[in-house]
Amino acid sequence: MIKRSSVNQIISFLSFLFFFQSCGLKTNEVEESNPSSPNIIFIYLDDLGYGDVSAYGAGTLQTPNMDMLANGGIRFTNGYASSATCTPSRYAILTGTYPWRNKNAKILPGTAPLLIDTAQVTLPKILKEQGYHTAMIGKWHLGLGTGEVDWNQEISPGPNQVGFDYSHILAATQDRVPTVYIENGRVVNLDPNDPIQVNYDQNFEGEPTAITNPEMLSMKWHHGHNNSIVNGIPRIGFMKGGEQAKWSDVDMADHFLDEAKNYVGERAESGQPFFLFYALQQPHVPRTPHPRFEGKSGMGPRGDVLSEADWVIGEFIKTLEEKGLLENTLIVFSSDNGPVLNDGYYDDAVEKIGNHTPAGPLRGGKYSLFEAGTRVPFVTYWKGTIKPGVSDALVTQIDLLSSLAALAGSGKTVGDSENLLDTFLGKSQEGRESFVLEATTRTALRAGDWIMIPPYPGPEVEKNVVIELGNSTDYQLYNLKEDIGQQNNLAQSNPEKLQEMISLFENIRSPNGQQIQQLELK
Ligand code: NG6
Ligand code: CA
Repeated sequence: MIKRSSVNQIISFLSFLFFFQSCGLKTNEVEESNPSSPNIIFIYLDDLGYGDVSAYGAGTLQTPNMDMLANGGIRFTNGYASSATCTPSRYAILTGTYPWRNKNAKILPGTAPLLIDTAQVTLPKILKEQGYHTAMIGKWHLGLGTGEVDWNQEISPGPNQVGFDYSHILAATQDRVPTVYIENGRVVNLDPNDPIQVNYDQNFEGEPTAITNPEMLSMKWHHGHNNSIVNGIPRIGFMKGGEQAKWSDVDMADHFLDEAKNYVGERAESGQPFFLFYALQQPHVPRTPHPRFEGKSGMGPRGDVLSEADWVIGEFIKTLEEKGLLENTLIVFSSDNGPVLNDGYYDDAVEKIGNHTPAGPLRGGKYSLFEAGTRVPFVTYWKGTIKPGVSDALVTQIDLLSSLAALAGSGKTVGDSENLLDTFLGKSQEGRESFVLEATTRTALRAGDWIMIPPYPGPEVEKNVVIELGNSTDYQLYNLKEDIGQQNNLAQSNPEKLQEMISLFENIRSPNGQQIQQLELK
């Protein structure tokens, strides 16, 4: 029974609304700016393995702040990066498109042009349309400019031309030149009298390299990484000039943390919803923990930078809490690809690993078609909204575009990206049915509990990084539910399943199969 007084209240409220509408107030303003849209933050690590997060239960390294997200949110056990290397995974997360559809989506040099077409649909563009402010802080590695970049002028196109209102990035990787920060297309702290030049083919006359001046090195290279020396660390690529603008490696984590904290602080005051892609550089090489973290993990620099990254995440969450943002912010925590120990420098990663298992129970690692290449820690956290739990649903980073578009009130989707919003919010246990994962241009099919890896030539183990790549002269078929470590190849004993997987794989990969639906933004 509704009381008469309540009915009266409702009537007077409705007439109040009607009065405002007839006064010409735009009631749809509420919809346009979507004030109820939560903020969205990606905390994205570089080369963090499935077993590197202690909440994933495998290793001996402790990551209490990552665990706080994993245990306080949904911990996905079947969450995938799109690729076993960085650039393709980042391309997929921003465009909602399989990276193998773009032949240029490979590990890029620091001089590569922008990989994303400026006309392409991207997640930040969609969110901007829904009233979000958007920012990219940290590692970019998706190319800049259109060819020859003049690092001393405005560098464009870049993040700001594919949907980000604000960007403060490192161009490629910590081990690649140019070793400078770039804010909204401008090198930070650049002295015009000391211009920057970058070349990936040849050195600049008279500039020291790891080959000509090994005495200048504070970190030794193992493979690759023998070009220009910056802060005693040999890099990939040659660079000249820009002394004042060069970053300090040991301060990089603090630098990006300050940027991220400032950004969310400013946005908290504005009240406008925001999307922040916070891409940490750890534990990618060169591993350069701040002295505060040196020796902290007992596992050498790789463990130390992981402890540093964990601390950074804790500090960042504290800021969100202090600014009153935590209950109105969806955090997605993940990694761009799986783990590697020796990725080109002598840094004790192999020697000091002890009982820690960066890949957890998975086979392979970075660069691999085996599970550890692409199956990564994957967590959604939203204090007070997402009920903590574990989900075994098959979810991929490609799906974030359509899912988060839906969360922000947009109906936009891109063909490869499935709307799994309910799954990401813990309201459903259903994931996607199948997924074509990628590792250095090779692809494999995950469907249901199964994975099929087609035959590929090439070495079974990459000798420098000592990782099994997944290459074989025969088809490989594994039931991941029963055999997460991919030890029993069932291709011979289950020819029906193998055939079913090959047909589905060919259908998705063929030019006419599951054509990507290209959307033009208005
Ligand atoms: C490889 C580098 C490796 C790392 C990787 C990119 C050599 C020998 N190896 O080419 O050190 O930089 O590229 O990693 O140069 S990623 O995580 O950004 O994909
Ligand atoms: Ca990476």
